[in-house]
Amino acid sequence: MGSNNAVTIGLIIGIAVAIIMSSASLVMLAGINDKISTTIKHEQEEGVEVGAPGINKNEFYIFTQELNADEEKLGVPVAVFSLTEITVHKGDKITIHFINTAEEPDDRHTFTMETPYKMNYDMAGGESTTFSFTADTVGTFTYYCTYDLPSMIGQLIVLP
Ligand SMILES: [Cu+2]
Repeated sequence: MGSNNAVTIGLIIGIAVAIIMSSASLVMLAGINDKISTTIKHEQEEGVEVGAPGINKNEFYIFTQELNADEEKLGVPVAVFSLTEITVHKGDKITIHFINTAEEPDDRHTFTMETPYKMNYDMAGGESTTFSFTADTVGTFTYYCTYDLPSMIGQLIVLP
């Protein structure tokens, strides 16, 4: 009888230990899963910007550029922005360095947007400015130069 009891107790302890260990490993697995999905989610959100050298998130340099083309022959202004697409997420604070690279002060260019991102930075040749704003409205918005429509334009894309 004594040895039978010992076997039974041993069996019970064994089963109890097995249950505790398997539930502990389940908890650990769940933790690892959480970690993995968080990491994947983070990488998806950050996109290609992760690890790209020299990129400051949401900071953009936009130069004006005069193309080597015959404006009169083409019938449209041949000035352009060096950056014609800016993609950000809602809530991002965006900083833009706008640089008018023209040598003549009379060669003015603007960085202009309508509502809801209403702004108008009008720079003489050789001037530059830095400004910031928050992308609080989702959608696609055109920025343009008031002097060089319809060709000197770009798009601000604000993702949710
Ligand atoms: Cu212009």
